[in-house]
Amino acid sequence: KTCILIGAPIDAGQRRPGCLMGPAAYRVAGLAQTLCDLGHGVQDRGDVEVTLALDATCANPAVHSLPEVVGMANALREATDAALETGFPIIMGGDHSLALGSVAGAAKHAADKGKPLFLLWLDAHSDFHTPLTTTSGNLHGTPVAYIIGRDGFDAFGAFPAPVPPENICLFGIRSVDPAEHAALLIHDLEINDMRVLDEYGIVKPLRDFLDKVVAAGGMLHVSLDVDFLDPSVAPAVGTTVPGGTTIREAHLVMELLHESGLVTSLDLVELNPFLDERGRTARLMVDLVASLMGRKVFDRPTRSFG
Ligand code: DIR
Ligand code: MN
Ligand code: MN
Ligand code: MN
Repeated sequence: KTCILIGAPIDAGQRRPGCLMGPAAYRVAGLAQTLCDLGHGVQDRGDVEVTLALDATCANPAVHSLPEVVGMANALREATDAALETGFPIIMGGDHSLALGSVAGAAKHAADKGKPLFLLWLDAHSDFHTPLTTTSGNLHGTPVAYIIGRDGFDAFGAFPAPVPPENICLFGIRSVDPAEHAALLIHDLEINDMRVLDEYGIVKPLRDFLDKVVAAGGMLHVSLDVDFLDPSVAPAVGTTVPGGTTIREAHLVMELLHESGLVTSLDLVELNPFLDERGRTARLMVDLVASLMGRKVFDRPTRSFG
């Protein structure tokens, strides 16, 4: 399948300027060439064009930048759905609010094909606020709630084919706000927080989830937040949380995903090149995509799944 690169330059879903430079940083770090070198076709569709949703409103006065975030979501929903028609979309963010659009596009596409969508959320955060529960007002903390169809997202329109909570795996989380915690207790998401990964390692929890995707014949969207990684190895992100995954753990996730052959679309989010150390985090993210797309240290026959 052709890799289709889609730039989503947005930083309005949080407050620290910079991650709208993310798509440029991925291009400079050689994402397209890296994918070519692995034998994939690559098409860079450029950055999506956003029309501000100037009439968008929200009852919670803390919420900011709604016209920008809704505008980006509308553009990405269409772009991701369209890209899935012919290839493997890779959304180059941009902050995590872009998943309000990319996952909506993937969900619409999956529903049209009659397949269930699964979601792997690689993140320090659960991003399970609604626009009505967020206290920061930062919409990058809300996509997972939208994706399962929780209330409060009127400005975005109804989520196309909400994803059943059991199809969603939060992986690597270690920062959950009280309102998110309360909501997670009453919705049946699969929660692999760092406590779980410390005890069982990466492999068992991830394989268990992938087995469910296989059994259901599902499509799988992966949303990779830079802060999934420990800040000591991935400093270029506005919301660092200590105690994240190591470089090797993150590669292991990507290698297992590659072996599964299940992933159908990917977000790369929250990279803030202004905070980076000479492109270090951007290059790490490109290397992780390479592992997801088949780069191996030693090319031994792969284990089968399912
Ligand atoms: C915090 C931080 N839970 C909030 N969230 C995220 O503002 O809602 N940081 N996603 O990356
Ligand atoms: Mn996030
Ligand atoms: Mn479609
Ligand atoms: Mn995060």
